[in-house]
Amino acid sequence: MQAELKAIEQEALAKVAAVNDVKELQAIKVAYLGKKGSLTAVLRGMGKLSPEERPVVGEIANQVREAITKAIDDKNDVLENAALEEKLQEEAIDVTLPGRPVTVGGPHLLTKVIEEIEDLFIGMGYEVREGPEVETDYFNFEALNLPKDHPARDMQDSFYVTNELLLRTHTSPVQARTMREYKGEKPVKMICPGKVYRRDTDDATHSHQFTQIEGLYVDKDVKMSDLKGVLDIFAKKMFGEDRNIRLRPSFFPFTEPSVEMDISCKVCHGEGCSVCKGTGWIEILGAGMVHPNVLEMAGYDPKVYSGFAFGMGPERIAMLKYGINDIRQFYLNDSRFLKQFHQA
Ligand code: FA5
Repeated sequence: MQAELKAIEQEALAKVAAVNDVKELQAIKVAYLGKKGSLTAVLRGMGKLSPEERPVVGEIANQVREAITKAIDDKNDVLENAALEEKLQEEAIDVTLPGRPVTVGGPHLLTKVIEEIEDLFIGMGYEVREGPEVETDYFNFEALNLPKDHPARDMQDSFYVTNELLLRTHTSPVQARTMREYKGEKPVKMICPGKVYRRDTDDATHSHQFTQIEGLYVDKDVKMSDLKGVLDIFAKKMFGEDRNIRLRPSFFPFTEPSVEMDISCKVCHGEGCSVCKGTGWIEILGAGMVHPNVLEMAGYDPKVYSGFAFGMGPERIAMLKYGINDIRQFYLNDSRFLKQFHQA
């Protein structure tokens, strides 16, 4: 029996030495040390031994079991380390390789221009307000002195949601909303940037959805010369000190007198060229002195208060400032176009 045990040990150790796979090693363990393993089978026969032989054979059997167990454990460590080493080699990262470039976005040019205009007016003491894009007929038209039969209320020009609700066609309703909130008791000095909607056919200078910035200043003794002064500062800061403005008579139902403001052409400085269609001037906004009816409807006494208002189109301003020849570029979201202005 002792010889049999030694033979099992020799055989098991040889197999463990030859194996190169963890699973096969596990199979060897089961084959020798498992319940039905060959060493276990031999030990079962120990009952037949004489009482003198039993402790001697028992000790040898324990030594054989320990030797096989140790050999298997050592080999298992060797195989596991080798597998780990191989995995580390395979998954090795070359930290010296240059990284993949990350595309960094930036604010849309229109956002930048609107923020620039906001900063400029905040610097002159204006507060920035907001108003709803889905507006009531009352605030979009009636409160601005546009009676029900006014041609500008034609369904062709506006997107109506219901008979009394529409997508605002300009930011001017925020004038009426703000004055009403101030209850005719204190001066108003605000601008309101926001989206507006019109049933215009899209072309190089028109969009059915565009942005406007409204401006309103109401106080005692506000004059047309104040309006001109503010617009002159705005034009020079926005386009450069060498630019001039001119106000032309115009008509808006909510201002009296009404004007349109032109800025001297950047290309020819007023001489006349193809950009300004030979006139030397380019129109950028509508403005005027707030109509007494508008003041009155909003709760301001026109005998005490006066004011000016203006409304400009940031797309057109950005086009002039950055030489963009098609308004649709702002809405196509072509990253090649947008990227050009990330540093602007
Ligand atoms: C108005 O909308 C008046 N509410 C402006 C105003 C406010 C006048 C306060 C007096 C007092 P107008 O329709 O002209 O006015 O539009 C103002 C500006 O919006 C234009 O100068 C232009 O820059 C821009 N704009 C008008 N229509 C479009 C369009 N379809 N696409 C892009 N920009 C436009």
